[in-house]
Amino acid sequence: MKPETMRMYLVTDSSRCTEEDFLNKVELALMGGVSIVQLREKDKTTREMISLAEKLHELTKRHGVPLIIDDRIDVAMAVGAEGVHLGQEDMPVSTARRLLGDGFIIGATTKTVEQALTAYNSGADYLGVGAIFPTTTKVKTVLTSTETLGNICDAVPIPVNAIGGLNEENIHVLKGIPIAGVCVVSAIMKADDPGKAARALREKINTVLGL
Ligand code: TZP
Ligand code: MG
Repeated sequence: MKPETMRMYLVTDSSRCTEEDFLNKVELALMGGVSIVQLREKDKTTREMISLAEKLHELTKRHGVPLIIDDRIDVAMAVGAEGVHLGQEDMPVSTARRLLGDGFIIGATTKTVEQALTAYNSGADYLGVGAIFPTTTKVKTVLTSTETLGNICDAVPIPVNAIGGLNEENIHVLKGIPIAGVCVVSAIMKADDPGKAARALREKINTVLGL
């Protein structure tokens, strides 16, 4: 995976909108420069999730960006997504790697250097680290300091992204930390104009990364 792929990572939230609105929002975000998309659904049945993932995959393929499925390697396999994202309570990365082979992207959430090294040694392709700021997105998480984020970046040779409460106004705190990019939900999914929000965020990310 090219490091640029991680630059602006959209994690989706389809709650509070129709499927049509949801797909529309993601398409606008893709046009605004989103470089990778994760389907994150906590309240859908397996069948609903597969159906939505198939539609989302059509979109991401058209824009040439990878689709990652949160938690569910069965759904990722079913729809031929490009990868999965696994938290500390999900299937271990080593097990997922054994089941999926080398052709799939596997991402892992890590909050300590030890977890990061374990995920990397188990075959993770990238890491998500956070929450950097408190988040209003439905998630069970604790805060991770920017110091820990930097230590994780230094500890592993794979791309590391920051996540949690990040937006155009506050990502300046990440300046100088060798992250590959930023993951957001609300900054794009809750924006009135997801395309405009994505474009503005992408510019700010480039500035913060010194690009
Ligand atoms: N993992 C840590 S924070 C988070 C996840 C999935 C949610 C981030 O959402 P937002 O809206 O960008 O704060
Ligand atoms: Mg998970």
